[in-house]
Amino acid sequence: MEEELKTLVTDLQKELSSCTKEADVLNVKSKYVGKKSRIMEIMASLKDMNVDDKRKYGSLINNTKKDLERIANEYLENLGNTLDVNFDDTLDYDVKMGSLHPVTIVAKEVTDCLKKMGFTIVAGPEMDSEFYNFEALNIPKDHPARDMQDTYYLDNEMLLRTHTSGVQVKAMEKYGAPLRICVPGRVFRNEDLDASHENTFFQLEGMVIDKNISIENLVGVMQELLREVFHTDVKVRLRPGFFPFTEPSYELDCSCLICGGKGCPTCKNSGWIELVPGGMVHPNVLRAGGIDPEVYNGFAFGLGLTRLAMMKYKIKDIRVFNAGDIRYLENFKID
Ligand code: FA5
Repeated sequence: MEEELKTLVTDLQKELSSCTKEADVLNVKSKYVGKKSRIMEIMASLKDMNVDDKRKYGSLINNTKKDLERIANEYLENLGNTLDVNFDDTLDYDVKMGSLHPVTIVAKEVTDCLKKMGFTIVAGPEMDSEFYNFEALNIPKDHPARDMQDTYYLDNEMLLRTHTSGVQVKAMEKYGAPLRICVPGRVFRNEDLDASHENTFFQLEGMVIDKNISIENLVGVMQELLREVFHTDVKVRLRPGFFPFTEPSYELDCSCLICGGKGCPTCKNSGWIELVPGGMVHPNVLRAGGIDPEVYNGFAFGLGLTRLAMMKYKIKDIRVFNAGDIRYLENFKID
């Protein structure tokens, strides 16, 4: 076994030394560490070895695989450097600097702020099951709350997630309690479009599970977060809301920064923009995540990231975000 592993490394080096093109290196790399390579076969055979052999060869096999990858990658990198010799930096290349999308900028500000408060950033899939998107969140098949979040149902029995809340139960299952996570991500709804409604937009879920958590903790986090994004105190209001997965639930609105609260098409003349709904995590949701509601409780919120970017940059119509107009997006540079 030791001999064979050593030979694999020397054979790889020999074959690489005659490669002059990136494509050749990639082919050799795939031959030695790809899915059908000998090292993968050897790795697969580990499970059938007896305990002594597993102990003897396990790390040797793993290290050899890492060595093979490293050697191929180094060769690839060196090849790239050699090719750069032909780069003529006296030519006047027309290099256009890109800029971050405004939603990306706002998402970074929010997650940086939450990280300082001890939140870990986690991700969830954009295509999800009905279970995580609805059922685990106390929204059974015939529940009217499904109508408020109509979406695109796929042929493979999955759906495009309507909110980032689907990560709540997944995270509880994976990490248990206590827990402090935030989940930025794209979500989808079968929605009539207008100045403040898109069918594809961004949210950021926040969730804290611990002992003796109260709604005051949630309001504190919200205030800190909005102060960080707007660099000033923003007028907000809390009103009762309804979500099957939080009890009690509330809606936090911020005064419309487009019209200063006077009323405009963006805020539908109300002077307020619905920004962050949230509440205390429902005991059924804690149970679905395997957490005992007699011991732990917590809060969750679902920040409308795209709406937050609208307010921050005073963008009147949400549809510009997905229009892909570079002339528009170029206006957003971070200092
Ligand atoms: C939800 O999506 C819940 N998952 C939020 C939540 C999380 C409640 C955790 C309790 C606990 P809602 O449908 O209200 O809730 O959407 C949340 C936010 O996303 C809204 O406040 C709004 O800012 C934004 N939003 C909703 N629909 C759209 C849309 N069509 N276009 C742009 N932003 C939207």
